[in-house]
Amino acid sequence: ISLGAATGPTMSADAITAVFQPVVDLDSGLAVSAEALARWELDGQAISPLRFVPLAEELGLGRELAVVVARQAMHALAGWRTQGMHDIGSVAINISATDLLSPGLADELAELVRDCGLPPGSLTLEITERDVVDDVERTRATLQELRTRGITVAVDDFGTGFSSLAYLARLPLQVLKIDREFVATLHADDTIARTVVGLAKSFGMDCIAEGIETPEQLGALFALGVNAGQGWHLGRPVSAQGFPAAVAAQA
Ligand code: G
Ligand code: G
Ligand code: MN
Ligand code: NA
Repeated sequence: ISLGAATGPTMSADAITAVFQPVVDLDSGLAVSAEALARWELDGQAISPLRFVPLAEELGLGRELAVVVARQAMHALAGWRTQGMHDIGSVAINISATDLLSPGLADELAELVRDCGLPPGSLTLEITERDVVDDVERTRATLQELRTRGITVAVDDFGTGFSSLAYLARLPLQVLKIDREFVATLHADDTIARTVVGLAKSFGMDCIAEGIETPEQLGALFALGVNAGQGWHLGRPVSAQGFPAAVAAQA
């Protein structure tokens, strides 16, 4: 299995396709960014990223996967810009906390953004809160390096892990994403969503809610002060080519 120049059998880089889910600003109702999600088809059959992402990571191909997705994401963003879609300011990709620390990553990604003719701020990295940060000082230095190069870092699935307040205070993170589990249970209990919004505000971070499936959830999250949201109610993940039309249809 190889993601690169493909000597091995199956997971070649061009078999990985990113799809894009819009992220909507809750004040304006406009799509302002997107999350790229990797898709892999094997013999016409979609393999879930829940299966192939951990596999790629175990094989030491996590960074390569991230770069492949980032490249597609930046090409997509540049293409949308060319088509006059100027509201979309950035695209987020997912990466493990381990691969985030891979030496030279910040430079490679910054160069990729530049090569696509895009300004700093065009790329966001999402790391899941469940990924343990075991070397805070090294993580802090890496996040600082990314930030200097205009790459934003978001904490994904927030509320499902065990970040200490000390981490949030010490790490230069820009976005907290409320895990969709807490959006799904919002009607019964909004304590976690409310708390995550409060934490984000206290640390000067933006807050994005995931997995918004109903207008009621959207309204409740807006009332809590969430900045932006994504979910089936606001738009499903679609191909790069299909994204502009999907966003226009939703607006
Ligand atoms: O749509 P969904 O089934 O795409 O994604 C399932 C899970 O896989 C989510 O947790 C998502 O963050 C993760 N995922 C999707 N694409 C990627 C990717 O390119 N890299 C990593 N690390 N995780 C991804
Ligand atoms: O872990 P991460 O946040 O990256 O996961 C994104 C996952 O959530 C992807 O599998 C994506 O397809 C899925 N997703 C996006 N919007 C919704 C939604 O409204 N409801 C549900 N159940 N899943 C969603
Ligand atoms: Mn994510
Ligand atoms: Na999530």
